[in-house]
Amino acid sequence: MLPMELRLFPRASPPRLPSVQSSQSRLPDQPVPLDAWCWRELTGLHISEKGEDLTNGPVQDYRMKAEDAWGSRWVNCAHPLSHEFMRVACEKESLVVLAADLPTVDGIVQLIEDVGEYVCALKTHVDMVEGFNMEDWSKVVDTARSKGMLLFEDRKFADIGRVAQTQMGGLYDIRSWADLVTSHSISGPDVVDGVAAAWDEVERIGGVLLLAQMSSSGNLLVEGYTESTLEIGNASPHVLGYIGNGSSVSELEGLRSKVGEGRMIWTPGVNLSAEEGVLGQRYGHPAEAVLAGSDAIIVGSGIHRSEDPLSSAQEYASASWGALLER
Ligand code: 6AU
Repeated sequence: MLPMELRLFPRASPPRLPSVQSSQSRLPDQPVPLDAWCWRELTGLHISEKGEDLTNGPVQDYRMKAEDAWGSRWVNCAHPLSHEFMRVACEKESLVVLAADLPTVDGIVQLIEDVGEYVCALKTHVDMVEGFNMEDWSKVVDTARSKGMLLFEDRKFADIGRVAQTQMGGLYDIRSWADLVTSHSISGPDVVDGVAAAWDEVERIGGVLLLAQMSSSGNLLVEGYTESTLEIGNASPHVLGYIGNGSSVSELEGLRSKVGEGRMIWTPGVNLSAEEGVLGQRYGHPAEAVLAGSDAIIVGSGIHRSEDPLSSAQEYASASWGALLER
């Protein structure tokens, strides 16, 4: 247990009574000084699978490397899982988040085995998996963990807070295994509190990525909507960052200038060889997205549809890592 004065970042807010202060009237959270974060302790990630305490071991080395590679993003992001992502990125020299859009557990497990060494986080659509059951799903979770990946469920919550809280449980029990989830902001700020309350129920830390932009053509996330989304995100300690449109350098640069340094931007809509995907998906170059301010590239078909997923993953890793060091 950490001393009280070091526990500056709350694990997750307790479920609120309906009458308590709304998220809308909360003050924006301030960046927390790095030395006070104890980010690994907060996530429980300072203890290795063998029970060793890693606080003063390899973590310190990564920390130096991470500060060099990530610069002010490392110093200013307040969510502990953003540091865990940045640390893994340094370890793997990759900013790749794998969108494992496959319909079977075996297919996803095989893909993780094949490309895991170049991937920092596994993004899933758990409701895509045929014949889902938790026992099989634990194979995905265990394989991803064994490869040092964060687990990210792209659930795109969009309901009232109470319903989002319930949806984090249920058949898929997302709250018990996902470190990160996506949420729309269309229903207002309470959806984030609902998601956070669900992690709180199972005593886990999690982070929310709000959709500030989308990569699909004709989407309705216009500039005013993006700005309102940032207001919601900046007022919540549970929001680790935003989804930005990786297919447009100008949209991304605009988003980064509004977001500042204190939150991450993760970008789908990137591909090394295609400009367009199926059914309205648009693509940009992953290195350009990173240079424009993206901190993680979300890659699906560029890897899982490739004839050689391992070398593709390696290419996305090196394009994104090279761009991070350049920027
Ligand atoms: O690389 P692709 O086009 O095969 O896959 C892109 C992945 C998919 C989408 O669900 C997701 O990225 N995505 C997202 C999110 C939140 O990740 C947002 C968005 O605007 N566009 C998009 O494609 O798994």
